[in-house]
Amino acid sequence: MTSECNLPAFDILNSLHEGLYVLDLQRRITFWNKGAEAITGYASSEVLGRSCADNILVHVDDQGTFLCDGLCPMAQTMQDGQFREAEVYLHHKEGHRVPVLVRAAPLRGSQGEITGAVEIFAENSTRLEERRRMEQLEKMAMLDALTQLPNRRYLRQSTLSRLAEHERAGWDFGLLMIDLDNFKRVNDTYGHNIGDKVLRVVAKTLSQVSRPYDVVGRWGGEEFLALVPNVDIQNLTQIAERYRALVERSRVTWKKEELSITASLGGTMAHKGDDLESVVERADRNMYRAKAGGRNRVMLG
Ligand code: GH3
Ligand code: MG
Ligand code: MG
Repeated sequence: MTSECNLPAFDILNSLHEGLYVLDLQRRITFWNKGAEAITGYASSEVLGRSCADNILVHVDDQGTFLCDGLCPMAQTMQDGQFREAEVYLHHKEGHRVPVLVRAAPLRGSQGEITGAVEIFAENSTRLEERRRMEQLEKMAMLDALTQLPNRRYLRQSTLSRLAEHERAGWDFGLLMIDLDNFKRVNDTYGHNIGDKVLRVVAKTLSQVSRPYDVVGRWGGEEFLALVPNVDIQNLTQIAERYRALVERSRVTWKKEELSITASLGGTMAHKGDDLESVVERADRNMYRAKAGGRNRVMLG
């Protein structure tokens, strides 16, 4: 194979992060480095000797046009001996498309005649960054910036999913509305920044003491909502009590003072025929009953 494609030092080529492969004039793959294996998922043993157009890489451009029938940068380079660079999407063994920057160069024999071509390809980092940015945006759209908890939008979606499961499979779940007591006074006395700090501390307490499948998020302002699957009303009461007690025991330091806060919790189980509004409203009503009963307490129903 070494003589066939005139490339010495294969181990050096194998140490590249970039993918690199070599085609002969029949567009058969004669060399496939480790980088190409990593980027495409195809091992060298799977592709050597096969045509590059043979349902392996099947490059497409950003319009989805197949490039293997003549528009292929490698085929063009073998025809005219020119270097080429292109942004294409190659086919990963698992089926998805990978954005790559490809560079094709001709290979020549001792008389200067073209004997094949070599292509180097690297994951297209601007595309990758774009994708990561999109993922980040998606995450931000579901996260509350202040507390890093799931936001109202996420909570609404999760509640809808739980309701659908409840309707379809009868899986029980409970919902807790958690409202901080006299929070306006915290802001008025210590300032908005300390108010924010209290919100972050409460958020951390709630998320750390919740069970793995429970979702606690920020419903808005100084209100949090917990979705608690696989419980009955007794479990839900215990969980609400635990939240209440641990919020009460959380502390924020301000100058030399230790500030504490309490919360009133209203809870309910999902009923048959509930929709998002009805189940949240019931939890809310119970939360107001807890306020009316003197705050720092749990009311379920
Ligand atoms: P109650 O016990 O009846 O719930 O009294 P409360 O003072 O907690 O209720 P109220 O609804 O009157 O006040 C809520 C306060 O929460 C008012 C608002 O300024 C404050 N708040 C809402 N969002 C934020 C926030 O992101 N940061 C801070 N620091 N304060 C917030
Ligand atoms: Mg409130
Ligand atoms: Mg409040």
